[in-house]
Amino acid sequence: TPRVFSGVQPTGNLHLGNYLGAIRKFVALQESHACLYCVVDLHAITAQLVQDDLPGQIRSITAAFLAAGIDPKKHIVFNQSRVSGHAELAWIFNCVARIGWMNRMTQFKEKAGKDRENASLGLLAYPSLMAADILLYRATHVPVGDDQKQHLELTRDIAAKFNFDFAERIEAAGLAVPITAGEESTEGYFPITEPLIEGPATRIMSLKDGAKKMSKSDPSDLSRINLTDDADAIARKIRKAKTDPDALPSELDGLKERPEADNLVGIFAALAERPKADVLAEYGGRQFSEFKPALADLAVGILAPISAEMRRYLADPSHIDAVLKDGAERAGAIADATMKDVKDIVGFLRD
Ligand code: AQP
Repeated sequence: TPRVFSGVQPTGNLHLGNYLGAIRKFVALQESHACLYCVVDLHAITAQLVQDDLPGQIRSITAAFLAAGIDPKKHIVFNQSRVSGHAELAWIFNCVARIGWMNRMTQFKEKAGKDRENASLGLLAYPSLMAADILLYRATHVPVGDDQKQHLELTRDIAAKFNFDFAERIEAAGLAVPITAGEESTEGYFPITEPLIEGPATRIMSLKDGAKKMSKSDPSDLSRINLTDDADAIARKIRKAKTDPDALPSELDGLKERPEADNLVGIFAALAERPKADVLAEYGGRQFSEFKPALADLAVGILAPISAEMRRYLADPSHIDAVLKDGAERAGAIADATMKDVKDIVGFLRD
């Protein structure tokens, strides 16, 4: 059966990029797949060890999941550190993955900056933990934003190398299952996971710079729309968003070399669930002074109910805490079964 896994780090305010690139897709996939949605707190300490109010951050991401429409009864919502299999499998994957693979990761290079020798070992190993998150549940599909594409390719490489290196033992233990990777069909233990990166919102850019992605860690709050921003803040940020002086084009081609205009049209299209060409057919020839208020209204209409729900959940976190505890128990049962298999395959004696 197709199984979905995805995670969000509890490292700050969720923004429109996280919502359109990830969380909204999580909600849609619930209809067709068995889903696990995880607040990845182990990842949260890789770039900065001491986090402000980590419990509050974990609850806040969970509140966003629930407010956006994720059903924790039908699917599994939990925080990563509660299921020890993530860390255990990550260790084994640290021994599968090669240092060269990790050194090539653009996110590591960006986050480590110039002083790479001083980055945490955890930041370098981040993609190995991410592979463990996904493969612990033998998930087949992972909805993410475009920035995670390279990490998902690495997850596929880790799964393929594990399957290859242990092929005989997987076979001998009767644990081989059919695996498809693109065109090819083979056998192995871990699936070759398919990334789900599609639609107009795979990479929402900063409102202040069309060349930078919208990000939680951007020092300028004007660069992003937070899920918790009120209607006034949303309208103000969109009004102040960087644009060029020209009117909107009527054709997609007219957005080339206009990254800020392209981004705003993309956000409109994603929020309205309409193709970009359709948005341009309506707004082509009009000025940003007309387009921006329409975009602000659209954003407020979608985000205001979500942030109101988030506040309601956070006012008394007991429901959130119960959801996370129950989710961890159910995730843990799947994880334990995988870890038993993996220990048998590697050759660790176990109970
Ligand atoms: N700008 C974006 N457009 C589309 N999708 C995005 N995502 C993040 N930014 C955008 C997707 O959101 C999911 C959760 O992200 P995360 O919190 O796990 O990590 P991140 O990518 O590090 O998020 P940020 O906001 O950009 O944080 P910082 O500033 O720390 O780098 C992922 O699926 C991600 O692709």
